[in-house]
Amino acid sequence: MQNSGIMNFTVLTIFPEMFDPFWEHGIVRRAIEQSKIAVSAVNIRDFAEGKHRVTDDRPYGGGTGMIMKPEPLAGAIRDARTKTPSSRTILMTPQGQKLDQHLARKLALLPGLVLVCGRYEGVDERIGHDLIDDEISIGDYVLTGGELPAMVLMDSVTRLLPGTLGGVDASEEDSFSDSLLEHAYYTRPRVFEGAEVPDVLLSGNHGEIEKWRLESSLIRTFLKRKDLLENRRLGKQEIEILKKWCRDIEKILYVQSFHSADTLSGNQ
Ligand code: 4GX
Repeated sequence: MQNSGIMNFTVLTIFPEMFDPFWEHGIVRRAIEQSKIAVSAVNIRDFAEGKHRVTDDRPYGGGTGMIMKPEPLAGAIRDARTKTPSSRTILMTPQGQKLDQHLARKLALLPGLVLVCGRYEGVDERIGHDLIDDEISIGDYVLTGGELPAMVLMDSVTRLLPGTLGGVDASEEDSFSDSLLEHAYYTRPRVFEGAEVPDVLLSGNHGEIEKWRLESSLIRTFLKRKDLLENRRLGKQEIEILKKWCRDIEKILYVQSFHSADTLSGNQ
């Protein structure tokens, strides 16, 4: 199912230092230390010519804003591809395919990614012609550069690699991690500002706990993200839970039908 080799991330950016704190913390840091991922941030400016090593220029046709010049970007991409020939080259851009958990899982199977981070108004159109394999967006909002999107992508992919989360692979324990919201979580203390932890979680009955967690996931998804339920193939147990809610709601409404006179007289 999974590529057991090391995942290679190369980011191309004019601000490589932005990635230092990202590499240095948490699960990403541990993945580097455990050689689950290899990372490098390459300065596109190193591939720019001339005394001032300029990476941007004014757009043909006029207008405000600047465009990333093609030559330094092309040099940086070709150099990265020579060093990691099996990598896929991805441009971070609002015009790309939207990143979701399904796409993150597909990317996690690849041996390497070269992530191109644009700044300014974008990159010269001709870069896309044969130097970019895919365009990916992290969402419909406008950022000042592709660096944060590249970090979001690497973060979501890194936690899917075998062994990176520590313990069993909790990342995909949820075979449904893309289509149901997480259940509610509690930790100590048992009573916090008067609010108690549900008894079932203290019962030690793992069957009952799993049932409670599935019901919690379902109710949260139903209340906050109905779209996820509509686009999902429900499991047998999930259907049972939804049917039970249906029956419970119907019972409540059935009792109400005997109070129709109240309703008509304006008693809500
Ligand atoms: N999800 N941005 C990229 C400059 C740019 C524009 C076009 C290449 C082509 C973004 C996002 C995002 C802002 C990163 C514009 N580079 N990227 N940048 N949302 O908003 O990925």
